[in-house]
Amino acid sequence: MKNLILFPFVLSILFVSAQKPVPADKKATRETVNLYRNLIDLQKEGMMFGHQDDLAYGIGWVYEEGRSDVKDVVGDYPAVYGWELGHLELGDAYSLDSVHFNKIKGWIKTVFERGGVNTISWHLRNPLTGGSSWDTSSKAVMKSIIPGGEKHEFYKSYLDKMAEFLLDLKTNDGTYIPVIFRPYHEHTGSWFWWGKDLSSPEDYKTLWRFTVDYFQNEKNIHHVLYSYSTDRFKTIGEYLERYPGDDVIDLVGFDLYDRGSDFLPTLKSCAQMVSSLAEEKNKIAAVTESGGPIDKNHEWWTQVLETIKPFDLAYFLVWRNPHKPAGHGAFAPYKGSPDSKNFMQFYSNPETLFQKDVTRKTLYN
Ligand code: BMA
Repeated sequence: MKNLILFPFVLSILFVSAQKPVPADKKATRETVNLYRNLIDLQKEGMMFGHQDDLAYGIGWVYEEGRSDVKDVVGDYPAVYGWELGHLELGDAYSLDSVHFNKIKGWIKTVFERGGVNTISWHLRNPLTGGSSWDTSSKAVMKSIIPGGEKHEFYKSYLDKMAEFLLDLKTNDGTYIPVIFRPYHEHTGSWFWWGKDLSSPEDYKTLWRFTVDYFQNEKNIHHVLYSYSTDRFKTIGEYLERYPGDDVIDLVGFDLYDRGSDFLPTLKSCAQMVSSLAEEKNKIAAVTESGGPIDKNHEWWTQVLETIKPFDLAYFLVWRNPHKPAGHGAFAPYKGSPDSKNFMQFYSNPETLFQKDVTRKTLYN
């Protein structure tokens, strides 16, 4: 009798736990599983703000302990922190953006300890030509690095360096720090050697699947969520053309910079498509890279927020504030920047989440 009474209760527990989303990696660590689930829940409530290299440098400063351009403006850190590991594959001490890898490791730990989210991009060198990520001179590169290719072993040496870095992301008690890894991004464009016109969809997928398999099964890395991140796209068919598979990918995102009047409508339609795809697949959705002419358009932040507010996105990350004024300018506000007032409005909106908000949410528990 007692068992009969308990039966529906046990069944409902089984049902609820079966419903809980799990990362693509079936061996993901507890903290990684928690981060995944919490981000899926969180994206229904609000959107985290992210900034590339936030703790490393900003406008007019480099390596100042505790400093952040975002914090200088709103008194709070971003909730998501992007880190770039290009040139790690060469065995260099610092990245193509001149940031020391040891420093990055330290910041990743700091961010984890205060309950923020770390994401890694990788503008790795062209393994066939030795040129940069932007070296699109040869269409043979993709075939050369996937299994069977002449540069496959050499490509594995790049992965070994990345694996070593990832396996070093540990707290003092040995807990691995989960990170969102976002390689081979913007592949719907053709400005990187892994871009659309330089490889077939099949080879691109093979590269992804090989890479993830190598990390998980050869290197025993299980504290990584994998982000698939295109550039602008018009249809879901185009978005998914090179999608490596639900068993590999945890986050569906896209990169989109404001380069003119079609920005907001494009942002809206891409956000709509990835958020509904994420809902359908039980995955995380995000705008993985963005940036606009905030030196000229001082309403940019609230325009972006109004556009994407209706959609469930876990985060919106803007690119770096280069410490040298040469080249392109800042993508986040900084002390005294003309968009600061508008960014303050963006910050104060209950929809946006910064460090203090996510610290309270204990994303890893
Ligand atoms: C690009 C630019 C480059 C940088 C690269 C990798 O968008 O910001 O200056 O080297 O990203 O971070």
